[in-house]
Amino acid sequence: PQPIRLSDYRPPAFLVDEVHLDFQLEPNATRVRSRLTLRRNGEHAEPLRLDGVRLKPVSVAIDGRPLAEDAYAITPEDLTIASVPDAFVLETEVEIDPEGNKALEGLYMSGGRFCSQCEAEGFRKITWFPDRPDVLARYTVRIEADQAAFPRLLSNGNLTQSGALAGGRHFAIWTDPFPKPCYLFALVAGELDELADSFVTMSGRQVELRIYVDPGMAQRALYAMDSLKRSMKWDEETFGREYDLDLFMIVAVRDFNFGAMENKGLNVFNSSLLLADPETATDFDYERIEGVVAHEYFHNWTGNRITCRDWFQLCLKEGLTVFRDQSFSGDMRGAVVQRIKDVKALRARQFPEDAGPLAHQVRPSSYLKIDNFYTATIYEKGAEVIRMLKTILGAEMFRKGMDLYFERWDGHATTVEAFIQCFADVSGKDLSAFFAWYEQAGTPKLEVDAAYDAEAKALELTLSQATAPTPGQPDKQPLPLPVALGLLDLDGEVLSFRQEGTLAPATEAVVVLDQARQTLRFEGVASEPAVSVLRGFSAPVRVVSAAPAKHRYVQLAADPDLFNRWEAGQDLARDLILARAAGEPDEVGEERFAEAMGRALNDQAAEPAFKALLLSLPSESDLAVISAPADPAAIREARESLRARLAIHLGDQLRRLHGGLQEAGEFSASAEAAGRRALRNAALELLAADPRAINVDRAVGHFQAAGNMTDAMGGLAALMLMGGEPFEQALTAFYERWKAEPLVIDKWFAVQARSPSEDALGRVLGLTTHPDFDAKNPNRFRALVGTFAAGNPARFHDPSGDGYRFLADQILAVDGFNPMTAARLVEPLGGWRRYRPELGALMRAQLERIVATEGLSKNVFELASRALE
Ligand code: BAL
Ligand code: ZN
Repeated sequence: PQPIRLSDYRPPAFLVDEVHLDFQLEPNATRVRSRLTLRRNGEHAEPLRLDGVRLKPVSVAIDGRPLAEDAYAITPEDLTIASVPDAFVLETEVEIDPEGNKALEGLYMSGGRFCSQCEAEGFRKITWFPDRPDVLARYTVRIEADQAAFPRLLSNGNLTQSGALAGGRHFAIWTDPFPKPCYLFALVAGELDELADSFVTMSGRQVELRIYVDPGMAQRALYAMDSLKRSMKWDEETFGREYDLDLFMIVAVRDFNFGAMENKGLNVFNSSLLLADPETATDFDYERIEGVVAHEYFHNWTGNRITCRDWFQLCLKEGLTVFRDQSFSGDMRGAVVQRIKDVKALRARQFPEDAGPLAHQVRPSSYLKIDNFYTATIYEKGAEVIRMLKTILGAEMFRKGMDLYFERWDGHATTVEAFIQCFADVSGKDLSAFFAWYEQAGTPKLEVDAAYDAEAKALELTLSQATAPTPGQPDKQPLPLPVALGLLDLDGEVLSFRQEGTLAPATEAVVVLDQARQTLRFEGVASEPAVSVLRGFSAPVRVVSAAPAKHRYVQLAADPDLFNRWEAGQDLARDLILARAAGEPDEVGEERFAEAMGRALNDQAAEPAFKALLLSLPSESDLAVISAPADPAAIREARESLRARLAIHLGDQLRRLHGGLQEAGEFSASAEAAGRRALRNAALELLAADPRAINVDRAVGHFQAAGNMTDAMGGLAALMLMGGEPFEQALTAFYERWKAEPLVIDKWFAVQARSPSEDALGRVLGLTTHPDFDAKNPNRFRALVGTFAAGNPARFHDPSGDGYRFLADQILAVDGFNPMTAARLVEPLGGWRRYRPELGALMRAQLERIVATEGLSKNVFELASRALE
């Protein structure tokens, strides 16, 4: 297959002003009539070419006259009409099969309801259309269906008409006044309960808010509704953005490839990211719901009102909107804790991507299937790039640039260059060097070398950066890298300093490293400093520092930058685990670390949520990314050994903490209450590394007494880590209690997929034949297969290669009906070069087997073949 390249971009040959769609909904044979008002874009004589896939043609007419069959050509991918006027009305009718659509793109059925997903290229499975984001049109949509089976008929915009029809049918007409690209079209029809509320905007308009869910589930949408109202207010206060329609709707569906989708005025959500109550959802679910509701809502301005010119610009809306939702969550839940969680997620998903054969630019330059680029790099690294822009420009100038962006580009489809130009215009700065963050893949390594001259009271700090080659980019340039830093003396007191060339002493500075190597001089430094570098994780890089461990201990105890306080603990743990994995354990260092963690846990000033994060050591996958070559079994053993040492050394303290944090009274979803539960569960999880009866009993008691899903899962996870009969009994009890709740049973599958026991793969294989396993449901499939491949490294990387073979089998099976979901699972095999050669060869063999399979989708082919390059 031929790749699509950014350099080949051409404006659309035809523009569409008006779209009238008429849906006659039937599960197996829906009729879609379309009337498009088209005009030629510029002076040319090109034919009209419209995208269309799996459409059964019924008729084609121009300006009311049916076309003869030889006047147009239909291929499996498009409709071409050789000769058309400069301006005309095209009417087409097609038949589609939503029930048979298991790829979950276009119009499909989920739980007996019609549902659509058009981003990126699903609209072409509904009707013929120029399916590209730079064709913006106004839509009027008429939906007709059986009234009893499909009582609610929803689409974008405002409901302008509805009523009953003969034969038990009914209809609704929706009009969206805002021109939009077709990827933002949505249609939902079926039986749904409604949760209703309203919001008064900053200009005093009342907006009706509706959340539609499975019958009986409306109360579980209350938290999402609350999150929505807080998001609307936050966007007004933080970015001056007001909602534009009179109605905002969200629908929850169970079968969904994405997490959620920002269709204009009609967001569609994976039910796992919308429904919550204390009995069935964990605090993590609550956090995700709040963040994703905000994300989709914020897209109304960053994505919908201003959209992408082409799919290469995906980060223009996604990176920016992730940055906005992370900022919102930080304001709602505490900036430091949120930042740590965001960085953990970046390291878990984006750093491995950037370090392997699937590494790509934040703004890619070619693709086979754009579906494959909804990645951590586009989303999370894209958000980091915006964060750096804000750090470099300052909050005030950043807001001015955003204001200009909204003013200049509202109603348009635009590019990343146009976005950056707004910030250059308001600040008067040349940001051309900054643009390299969009065009250069790979995680830079930032080396920090400090030399203190006690006599001169001066510190020389040498910062160097280097980025390893990535596919297609052998030579890397230095990037403008904002480094926030401060100094502490060895008693943990803040040291002031004067940066060379400045007069006023400061306690914090942001320097922008834009060379491969730069030496900075700081004067007036009263004593030997511990350098707290990259505060708040001011750039998405990997820091390598020669600083002695004693500096890290100073930071762990006293760094006023809480991100770096946490980071110091991670660095110390990482070094101890990797030393042990390499066969050189530092027992004295491990004891010292346990002592320091004990003191950190006793710090009464620190928030419980922060302490919970301190207790969780770097993940096995994070450690694998920085090991060369990675040995997952050795990493696991070394990490568990350090956890066991902490569990034994801190045992009494952890048990006291666990007992003392027991919740009394009513459940609260607040960040503070969630933080206390997080610490309590983190203490239990650490105790699980010391599976003596006292700790097993505690975990059993915790599980049995749990009054909410966070604690139930905390107990179950601790028992899973310890294994044996108590775990099996808890699993059975959990299943019996929750078997009627699909979202909870997803958790039941996932916790088993993470089991460290030797028979983990056998258990996972067995679960694929469980009556509740359904590979056609992406949530269930990811809960079992995705969790095993990405969340259980030691068992996935079993030396037999059986884990790899299992994953390849699953990818191939699911690719037959849902290529998008299948392709997302290629990544765990993609890092094969980073592992021990014996493992790498086995991983590679499975990738080769996948690529050699006949009838493979473009999605899986693209990722598996790139992984082999
Ligand atoms: N636009 C796809 C789903 C999301 O990022 O919101
Ligand atoms: Zn998004």
